[in-house]
Amino acid sequence: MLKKKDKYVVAVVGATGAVGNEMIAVLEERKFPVEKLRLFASERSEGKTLQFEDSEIPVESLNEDSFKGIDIALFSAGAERSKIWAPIAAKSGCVVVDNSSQWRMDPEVPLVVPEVNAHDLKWHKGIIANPNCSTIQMVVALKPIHDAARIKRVVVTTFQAVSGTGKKAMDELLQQTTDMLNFREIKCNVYPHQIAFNVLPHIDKFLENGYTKEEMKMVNETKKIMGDESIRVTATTVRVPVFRGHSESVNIETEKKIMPNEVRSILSKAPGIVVYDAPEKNVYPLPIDVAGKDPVYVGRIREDESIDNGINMWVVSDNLRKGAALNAVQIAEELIK
Ligand code: NAP
Ligand code: 12T
Repeated sequence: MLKKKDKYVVAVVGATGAVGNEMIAVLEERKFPVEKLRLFASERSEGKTLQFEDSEIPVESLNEDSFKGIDIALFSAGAERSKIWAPIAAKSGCVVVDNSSQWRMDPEVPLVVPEVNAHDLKWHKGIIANPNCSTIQMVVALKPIHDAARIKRVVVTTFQAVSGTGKKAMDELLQQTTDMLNFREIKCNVYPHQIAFNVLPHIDKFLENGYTKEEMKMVNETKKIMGDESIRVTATTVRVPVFRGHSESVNIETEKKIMPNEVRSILSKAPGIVVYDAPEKNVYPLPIDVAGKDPVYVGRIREDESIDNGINMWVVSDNLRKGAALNAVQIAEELIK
């Protein structure tokens, strides 16, 4: 467990990646009490340095002794790396906040969004999981409504940015876009189809039941974070040619009747949420506006007139911020409170 200190030795594992980069920026921006920052990536990155505050920090590769003396390690180097290294880190007495999907559904591992279930941090055994990006922004918006009217069922469709897949996918969207505009041949390496000027109903691998892993993460992680196995969730996750910011169309059925105005008022007072909902002025959340920002933005709040107790809303957030790096740093902040 974490001993109280004035400042902590913090590690970022996967420091050269899209999420890792953002973690370093968020630690600096929020003035996390860092005694020393250690940066890790693959052997390919040995020799590189990355800036934190006023210093250039070398990127190291991992070995069995890497985690000695480290208090908190933020992992974002893929599930395979987390599977091997998170238990090693935890064993050397360091608390791991893991961004990969590896430990999320492990019953021994809390899955935490601080606005929703900070209380679950109490029972961690050295590893804490950061939920999937699409799930994080959705549960931030669902929790206050669940508390007010009890959510029975959620139908969600996502519109996800390529940065969720990492740096290579951002390069691919840029490359394909320039190639298209220059009448050059399109190459697909990261996704099975062209992503530029297209929409792919496919995120992560397909499973036996016809859903993708990303869709089932939204179903299973939502129940675990909300601490309510009775909430029924169904999801369709879609990749769109956007660099940063996931958008979601969320349909909710509640036990108690709740009107759009009440939802607007509840969400306006809820932590981590900005209600951005003035359709008469063309005001609703957009991914290009939320990129680089911290909150979860909610708009298009309206009654689902096809059922008795239904609400539709549009939820947008920066997938690299609240969806990944920011949530992980907020978990670390809770741990040292
Ligand atoms: P990325 O841009 O491709 O970065 C991958 C990072 O992992 C790089 O720093 C890479 O280092 C490092 N890495 C790869 N192999 C390694 C090894 N053998 N040992 C140590 N480090 C290694 O990907 P990303 O988008 O940042 O995502 C990284 C992780 O975060 C994934 O696990 C992903 O599931 C998770 N993630 C979670 C969410 C979420 O929903 N909360 C969102 C996005 C990503 P090199 O530069 O040296 O190759
Ligand atoms: N495949 O951490 O491609 O479970 O957008 C997050 C994002 C997996 C994850 C993506 C993914 C995760 C993506």
